[in-house]
Amino acid sequence: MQEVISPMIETQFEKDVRQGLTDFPKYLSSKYFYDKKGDALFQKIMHMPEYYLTDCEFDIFSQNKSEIAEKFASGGQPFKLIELGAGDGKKTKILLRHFLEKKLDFTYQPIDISSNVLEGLENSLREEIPEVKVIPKQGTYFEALREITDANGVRKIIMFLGSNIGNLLHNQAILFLKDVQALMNKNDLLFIGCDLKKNPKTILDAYNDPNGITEAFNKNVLIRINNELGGNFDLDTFIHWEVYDPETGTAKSYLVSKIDQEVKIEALELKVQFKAWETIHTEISQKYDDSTVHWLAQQSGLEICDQFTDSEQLYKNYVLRR
Ligand code: AVJ
Repeated sequence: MQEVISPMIETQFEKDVRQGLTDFPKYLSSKYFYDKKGDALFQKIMHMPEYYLTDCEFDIFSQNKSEIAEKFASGGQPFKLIELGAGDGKKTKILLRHFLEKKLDFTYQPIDISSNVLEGLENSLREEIPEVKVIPKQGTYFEALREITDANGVRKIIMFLGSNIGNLLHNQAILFLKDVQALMNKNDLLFIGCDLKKNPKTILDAYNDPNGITEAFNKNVLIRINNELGGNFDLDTFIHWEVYDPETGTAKSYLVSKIDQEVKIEALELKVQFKAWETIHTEISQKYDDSTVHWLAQQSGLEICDQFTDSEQLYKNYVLRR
């Protein structure tokens, strides 16, 4: 009789799903929302009227592009604009167009984990603003950033937009900022987007749209487990639930099981039990105020040297240096 030896090497996704669904309380990482379908759902979210974050950052860029250009190129020096998690680059294109008008000497280096997303961005840039020198890099932030760092002395402007930092708990954000700080020279800048504390109702509405787009986005992680790991989640037995704590500024997304049930995940040889109303925590979207951003910066060896906000102060872009 021949023995079947199944490979013992688990992918990161398999490891993380096993970890999160065998822990109590259960959790899954929001980074697994983003496959082709998840990317498309997030595009839809950015176009929803309730999801004010994208519009705010778009407005901030439109209103302040010349001041931003002066900060980035101060004294007319050449620079590399490095964008972590570039996505469709819709907001960045405002800056790119303006930098070209001002005849600034720069290259644009978008970094994204999804080669799919990067290709789309590269193509759209070639069509819309072919004059921009684009050097896309596929990979995780730090793999890609480390490569870029080697280059000799040209100023780096590292952008991390969309309040993507809000997916990190404060201590994770500090580790992240410290990693970025370690790769920055004295003359480099970090430009981050932070969603601000505001009326809690506005925040809840942004993560709870009536058309179920955010719900579908949240549930996409279960679809991925079904498709990629042979899971049998019945999506209709889970509800999307959003909470926001105005004291801490933390918005949290959950998937809540409506019934007692068992879910099988073949690739993990795992059976997961759910009690009725048991939760899977799937995402945090942290909201900030000035003192919290000051504290995060200071903990990471950075300081705030400029900031830009929208007319309603819903959102801020901060410029940080070492
Ligand atoms: C892309 C992480 C900034 O947290 O606001 C949108 C993702 N989640 N709706 C956010 C998201 C639900 C978004 N970030």
